[in-house]
Amino acid sequence: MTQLIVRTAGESHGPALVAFIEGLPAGLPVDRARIDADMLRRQGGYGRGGRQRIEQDHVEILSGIRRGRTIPGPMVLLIRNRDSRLEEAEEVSRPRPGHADLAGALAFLEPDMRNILERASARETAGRVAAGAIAKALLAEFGIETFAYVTRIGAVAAEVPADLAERLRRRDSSEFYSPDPKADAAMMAAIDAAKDAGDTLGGLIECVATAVPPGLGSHVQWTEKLDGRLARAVMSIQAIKGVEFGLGFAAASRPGSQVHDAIAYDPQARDSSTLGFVRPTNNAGGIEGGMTNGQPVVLRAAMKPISTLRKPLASINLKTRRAEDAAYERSDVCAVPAASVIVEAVVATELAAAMIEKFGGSSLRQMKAAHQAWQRAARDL
Ligand code: EPS
Repeated sequence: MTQLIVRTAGESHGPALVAFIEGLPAGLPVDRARIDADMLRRQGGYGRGGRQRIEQDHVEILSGIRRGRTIPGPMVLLIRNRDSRLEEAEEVSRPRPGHADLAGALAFLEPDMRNILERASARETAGRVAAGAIAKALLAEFGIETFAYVTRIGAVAAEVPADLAERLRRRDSSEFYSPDPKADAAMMAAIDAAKDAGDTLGGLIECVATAVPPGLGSHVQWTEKLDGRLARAVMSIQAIKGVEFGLGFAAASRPGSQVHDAIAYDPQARDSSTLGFVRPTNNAGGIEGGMTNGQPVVLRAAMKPISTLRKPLASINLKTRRAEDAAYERSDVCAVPAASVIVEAVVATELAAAMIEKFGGSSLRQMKAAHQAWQRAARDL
């Protein structure tokens, strides 16, 4: 079985970040401009710090591609760091509450927490977004689209319009990557106030994947359940502390009759991704029994406020064990918009992996043929 594997390497202030991708089908067209467009979005969003004025993330493709298409073989993507100064960067001995500093020092017996924080940094996600852009290109071949947006910054909630195209359009004209322009002023004020106070803000992100064929993932083994896999991918993003699908936590307080999505058959929808098996609601968030059910996949992620505070919390000096304020490094005040781009990328990567597992990953042509054959069989079930 071909398996899609994505790994990253690189430190925040090292020479470069790298993404290694194995298991992509050959023959996939790759548009470099689209990768860089996602890189730019990840760097943006209101609330970012000084680092993003230094970096201009651009992806160099070192292998796995020829004349604009993937060829058999792993792909390596490289993003150079302009702020490359790892060797000179000073030692860190006062761990920041909420960061990997203390736990990493103890886990790896590294008293200089510089050796932990450089890899723990969310800059690593540049590699995941680059890989996610390739995954999105694969999904697009099957009409699948994955997009995420911000639904809350701190105490300010965004209203989400019902129409998906409208959500996307509004997101793309918002500095907060939010689908509600009415919330922009309050979001800006909240971020500015946090900045003035030396504090930081978290928020909520929603991600939708449309036209996903039913049957991705599997009920057969816990490791194969797609919601579990997606949750792991999203939870692994720096500062994400919660993930829910569809109704999510709200389902716990409702009776079953107000949670589960009734099933109907509409022959007119036979050619859509639902294959005609339509549902009046999508409280399940597009996943039942660990498998996609033809409805849009809908998940939400909660991001905690960034742990580097200009007005630091109480901590200790690891060398002396005496009380001292936590270290402060230049950082962002709010990175929820950037995190939405990362959620989109990792969800796309996990869906692409599930597509490759179901339909085979040697070549795009073979994958499409297998997808069509399965679609015919499922329609005539
Ligand atoms: C980060 C600290 C900041 C962020 C960084 C994540 O970096 P610096 O210390 O260089 O200012 O800007 O995020 C990025 C650089 C990025 O590209 O996303 C941290 O400690 O996690």
